[in-house]
Amino acid sequence: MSSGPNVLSIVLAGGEGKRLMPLTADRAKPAVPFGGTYRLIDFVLSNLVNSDLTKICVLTQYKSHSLDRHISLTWRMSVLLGSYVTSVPAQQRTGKQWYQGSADAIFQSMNLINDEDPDYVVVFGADNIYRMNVEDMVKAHIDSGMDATIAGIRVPRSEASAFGIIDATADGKINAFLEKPVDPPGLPDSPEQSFASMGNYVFTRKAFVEALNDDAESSASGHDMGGDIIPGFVSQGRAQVYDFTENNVPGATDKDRNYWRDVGSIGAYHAAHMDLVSVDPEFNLYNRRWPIWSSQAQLPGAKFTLRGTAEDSIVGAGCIISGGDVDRSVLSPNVMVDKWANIEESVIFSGCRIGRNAVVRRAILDKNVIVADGAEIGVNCEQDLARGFHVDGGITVVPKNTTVVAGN
Ligand code: ADQ
Repeated sequence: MSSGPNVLSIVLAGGEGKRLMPLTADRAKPAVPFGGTYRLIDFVLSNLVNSDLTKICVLTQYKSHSLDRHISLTWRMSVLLGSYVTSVPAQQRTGKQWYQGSADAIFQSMNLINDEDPDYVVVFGADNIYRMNVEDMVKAHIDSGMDATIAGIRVPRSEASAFGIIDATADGKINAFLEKPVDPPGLPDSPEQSFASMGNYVFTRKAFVEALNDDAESSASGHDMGGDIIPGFVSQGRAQVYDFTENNVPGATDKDRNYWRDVGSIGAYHAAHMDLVSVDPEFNLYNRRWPIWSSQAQLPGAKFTLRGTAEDSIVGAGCIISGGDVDRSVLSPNVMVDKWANIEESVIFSGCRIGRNAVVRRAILDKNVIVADGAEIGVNCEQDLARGFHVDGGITVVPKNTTVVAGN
């Protein structure tokens, strides 16, 4: 057990993830599979646990069943060592209403802070892909004596209106914070870049609890972390930025120090998978010194028969590639690929079956999809749309348990 300050980590996992539909039709965004064997939430939880921050509450709300099940099956920690990862559903403890926003989610869960009695509270989002030594950030927070520390990273100015934008002095004190501005300001040394909040925060407990209590009483507030709580700390001059590029993960490269992705849209989700299967990816899943943890069923190894091939691809356990060809794709466990089938630049979730002569191109197939013998998906987006499939940025998404038949 650590003899240092007591730190409670809260992971916000109640977001709906509308832009990932239909992958979020039946599951919370943090439960969406990623990289074949992971779920999005495994990345933040691995970062926290690898940083020795092992008192973790995950706040859930929207369609949380598969997320709760994944957390309870995968993230069993040693109670003997005082470690825990618990998923906490919305409980209406403060009145008859669900979470009004991310700050309200924490306000309604104040009992968790009271019970753990921490010195510092770490609040992280649940759906980004990155490696981060969170202990480094906690240390920077404690050393600064500030009330709030916000992790920041440079992003292209053209994409910056999706984020909270930080204006900080050279020593890190935040002068101004604009939540999702329409016209985000560029940086003085790089006008085409903006400094974005990663939605990851460290707070001194007392100041944080006071801010949450004040926010709960304000009828003008949207009860949102980025929209209300952070601007409050900034206006009091009590917030600093933690520059993610200075983070130090064992075994990390410069690529890791610059890799942080919001995979909240179909295009970004697909692109992040194409990166994983590239020969020299931006994000390396194989850094054993900072593993990304998850769990999967006991399955036999992937099997390739009848000259079945997979090139530049990730193929999960239990898959059988029986004569088909898989190229630049990610296959979750238990996928069957039949003779003469062809899969290209696609992401296939577990339990899918791709029939003989079927073609799957630039598509995402949710769980248990069957692509019938000779059927095509992703080859012609117009046709896919006409058949009722979801097409976003040239990527066709097939919902769970669907059978894609041959012909129109
Ligand atoms: P967004 O990601 O747009 O911006 P939000 O939708 O609140 O903010 O999601 C943040 C996290 O909170 C996600 O993990 C989400 O699942 C969770 N969440 C959202 N609503 C919730 C609720 N009611 N209950 C529990 N959890 C909830 C935020 C910041 C920006 C920052 C970006 C970085 O507001 O300033 O730039 O994150 O991605």
